[in-house]
Amino acid sequence: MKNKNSLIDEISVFFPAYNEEGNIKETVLEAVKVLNDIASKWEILIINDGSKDGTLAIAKKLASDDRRVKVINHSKNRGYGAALKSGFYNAKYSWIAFTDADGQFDFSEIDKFIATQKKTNADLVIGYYRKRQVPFYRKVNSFLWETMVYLLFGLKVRDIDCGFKLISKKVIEEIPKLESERGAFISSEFLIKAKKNKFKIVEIPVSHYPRKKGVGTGANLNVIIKSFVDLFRLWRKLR
Ligand SMILES: Nc1nc2c(ncn2[C@@H]2O[C@H](COP(=O)(O)OP(=O)(O)O)[C@@H](O)[C@H]2O)c(=O)[nH]1
Ligand SMILES: [Mg+2]
Repeated sequence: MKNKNSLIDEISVFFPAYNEEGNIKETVLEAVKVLNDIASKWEILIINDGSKDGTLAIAKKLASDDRRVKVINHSKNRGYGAALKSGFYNAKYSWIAFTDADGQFDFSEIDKFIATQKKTNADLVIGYYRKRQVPFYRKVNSFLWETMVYLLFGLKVRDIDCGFKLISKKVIEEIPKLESERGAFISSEFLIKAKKNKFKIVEIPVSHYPRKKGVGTGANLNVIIKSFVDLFRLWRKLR
């Protein structure tokens, strides 16, 4: 059993998944193990975003084996933003955590998120990479992207797009509806709106591992372009 600072009454956890047949089972089963240890009530939502591989079939099997595991299925691929929104707006418990389905994060580190939340009374505990396992050009991309978000919106956190966060459901209920669909801007949009609504954000370091199976889409040109479209849309709106 964990120490009591990392225990939580109830939590919804979701995993955005696009073509993760090689990773999803391990990711979910590891999370089940951790959640059984730390949470009295929990659910896991697998957000299958129109995967073209066996992700949906595996997700359905996991859900039929444990009724606390559920599948939300997008029949067509809509993008990371749409997947996060499906997670946020369908989570039922008062705390919501999400991370990638691809095994690049270690879900057992959720205990640090919970302990940090208790210590600081944060509304959002967000990860930053202790050491990000990606090629150098992606770090340059992120740097330029984050500089732009800072200049246009005044948002400064260590790793906007780090895909491991714990948030209070209150934040989702109180901020204006999230709009980003296809690209990566959802993470910025979410934090910009949370900050604007005066929610407390605390950052903690997380581990990051190289992808073992499947391919990442985070650096696809299409994703980058769509991210900029969403960014300018919000900027025009807030201006
Ligand atoms: N729902 C959804 N999830 C996606 C999409 N692209 C990537 N993901 C998921 O988002 C997470 C991060 O994506 P990944 O491609 O690994 O990005 P990277 O780690 O930045 O290279 C993984 O869990 C993916 O399965 C997408 O189009 N839709
Ligand atoms: Mg990844």
